[in-house]
Amino acid sequence: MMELRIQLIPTGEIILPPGKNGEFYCQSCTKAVGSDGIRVMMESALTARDRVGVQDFVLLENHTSEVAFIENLRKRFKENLIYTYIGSVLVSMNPYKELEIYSKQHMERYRGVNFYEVSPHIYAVADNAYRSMRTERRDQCILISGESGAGKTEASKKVLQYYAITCPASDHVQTVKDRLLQSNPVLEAFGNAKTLRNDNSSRFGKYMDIQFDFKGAPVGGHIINYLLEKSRVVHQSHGERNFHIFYQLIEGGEDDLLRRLGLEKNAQQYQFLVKGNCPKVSSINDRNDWKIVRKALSVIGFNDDEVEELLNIIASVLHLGNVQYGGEDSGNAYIATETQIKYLARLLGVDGTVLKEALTHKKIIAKGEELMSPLNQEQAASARDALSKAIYGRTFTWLVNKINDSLAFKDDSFNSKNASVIGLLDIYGFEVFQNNSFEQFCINYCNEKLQQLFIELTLKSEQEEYEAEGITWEPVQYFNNKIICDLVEEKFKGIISILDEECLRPGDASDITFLEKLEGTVGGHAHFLTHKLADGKTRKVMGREEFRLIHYAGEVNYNVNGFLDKNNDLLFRNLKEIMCMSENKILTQCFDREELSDKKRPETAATQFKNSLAKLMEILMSKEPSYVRCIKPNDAKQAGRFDEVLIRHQVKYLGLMENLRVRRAGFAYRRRYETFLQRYKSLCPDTWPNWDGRLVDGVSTLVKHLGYKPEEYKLGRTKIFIRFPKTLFATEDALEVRKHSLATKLQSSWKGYS
Ligand code: AD9
Ligand code: MG
Repeated sequence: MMELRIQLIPTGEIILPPGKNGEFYCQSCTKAVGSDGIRVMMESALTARDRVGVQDFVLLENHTSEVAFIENLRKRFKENLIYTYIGSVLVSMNPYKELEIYSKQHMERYRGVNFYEVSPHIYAVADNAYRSMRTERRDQCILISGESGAGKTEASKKVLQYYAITCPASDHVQTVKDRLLQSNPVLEAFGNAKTLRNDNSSRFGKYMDIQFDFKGAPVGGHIINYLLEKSRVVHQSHGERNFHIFYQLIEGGEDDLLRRLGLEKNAQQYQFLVKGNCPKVSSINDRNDWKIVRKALSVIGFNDDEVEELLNIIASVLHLGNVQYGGEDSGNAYIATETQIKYLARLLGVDGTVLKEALTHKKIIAKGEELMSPLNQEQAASARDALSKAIYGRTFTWLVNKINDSLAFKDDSFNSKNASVIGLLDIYGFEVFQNNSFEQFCINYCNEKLQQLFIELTLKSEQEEYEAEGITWEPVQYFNNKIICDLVEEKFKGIISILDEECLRPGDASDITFLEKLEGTVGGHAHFLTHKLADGKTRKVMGREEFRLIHYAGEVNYNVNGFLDKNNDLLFRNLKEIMCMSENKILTQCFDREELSDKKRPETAATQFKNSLAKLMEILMSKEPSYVRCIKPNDAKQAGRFDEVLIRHQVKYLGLMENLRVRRAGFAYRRRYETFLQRYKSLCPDTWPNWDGRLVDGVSTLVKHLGYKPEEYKLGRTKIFIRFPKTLFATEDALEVRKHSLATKLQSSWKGYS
């Protein structure tokens, strides 16, 4: 006798109609169910909810309870259900393992389907943005946030893959799709690195526009990059690495290539690669990644000469790191290692003698005359490091521009200004290390700005929706982090202004005078602390060279050491000159001669960053946003580990509870009339199978038939608003019962057929 096996399908999951072989499909697990003698049984709605939680937090009975919120996350995480909604915001948990939920079949399931008809997924967000762009002709953006290692970059790649697979294609479009996809490995190779928080941490911010034509096909793209963490080129903290590309080249580069570049197949030989004492990472295969990057460069359209020049630059940076200085009796520095100069002269296409002089002298122009002033060992080493950072940083920007050229739509008949756009923002997440410097300051400031935008847009849009639908609404109190943004960026009084002031001040300005000025100016601010207490005593837990910011996401101590240098980001004139004379075509584009004649002092790094963020905010404000809030389940990068303390902290600072409260204020749920009717019309004989009249009347008939009481719902202009989750639950349960009987009927008819 055949064994009877039973498969439970959680409620809320949809069983798709039988396939060719009579098998049924479960919506969330793509697996065929009901075949091979497995009998499908719908789990009762209640038991399923107990086991897998609710797929939208607004449906939590006790929506103000953080405990209930975390418990729901835990249940779902345990079942590998990493996605959950708060209304239209997607909360995503990093599973730290490959889940089989990203196949083509999965993509198909989300295509053109309404948000709430299917289980929560990043594809649903991608599809929803795409459909809004197409139907409402409004530019969209998908904002992905969360701390370092929470899964932002992975999420943004999933969105891109979704469009590449599901959007209409033609020959030309296929090329664009390939280029869009292949831009990722290249940018990650040059812009990502292993940190203590994440083995593939983005060390630059990235905003990417995907442009679509009137048919909805992706026809082009454009990337804006934000502040690359250049200091990593010359220094890495313990347990961290330099940018991936260096290791990829050394591990994967063919023997001939390495010989030409004068490189050895051993990362330990290079000073710029040994600082973190971490040449190998178990989750990274540099040799394989090298092949992927080489192929990606060809797909994007780099020719052999360009690749050669690019690699010459990468190798030069490694050689520069190995330039060692000795000290003469006079204290002046001299170069103790000649071989590097030989390679550098060839790879950079510059004169070796001039380079040698430029690496040990500073050019001063006094009374119209040029003087070469010798540097001491320390100064020379820092000039060498500044050159290495400048070369790498500018080459990275060149690379982004080059990718943009390749992504630009080139058909004259199509004006890219008419394109519809979906923007994808994947920026470095909030981070706290043992020692935090200028880079963390900028990264965390950027996260403050994004949080601010989130607050403004979610609350604003919520309010607007109630207004547009003609429904009265009680505003909710929430923590507004504008006060922290102001502390950092306010004109004259903000931290960046004070830093710039010290950078411009001639004389004795130093990192410490900067700290003192901060104390004097923002010392009393509620979100700023130093070791000094108001009564003149000292706060023991803080170093004398530190200031603390109380960020929305937590407290961070910043060590001011290096703030002035990093903000000034200066490169001696003679080093700039020699780079302008380089025969390497990439470098000649990176170092423009006009820069030499420009008398105006360039903007500081922090001010440039501030301005670029302000522009980014404008771009994002002009589009309709979708939000993905990523959560990191543990610090050990391990699958299956749910660290409650860490997660609770993120839930708190991401403002998810407030988000939920706002969403629940008044009405827990809202649906467009057509969506609501489509989903539940089978529950009322008057609306099934089709309703011919006005949508609002159909919904009204349906809910009256279902026994909704007047205080339980409101009908707006285009949507129904439902006040309590239990009302919707009851309707969902009724639907489950109906589907169950339908599934059983289908199953028995299939059995009879076979
Ligand atoms: V950072 O701010 O750039 O340091 P991200 O971008 O938030 O950070 P990332 O997307 O790089 O984090 O994810 C970190 C790692 O988590 C990845 O390398 C994967 O190993 C893992 N991860 C993240 N999301 C997923 C996923 N959906 N499925 C499987 C994942 N693994
Ligand atoms: Mg990232």
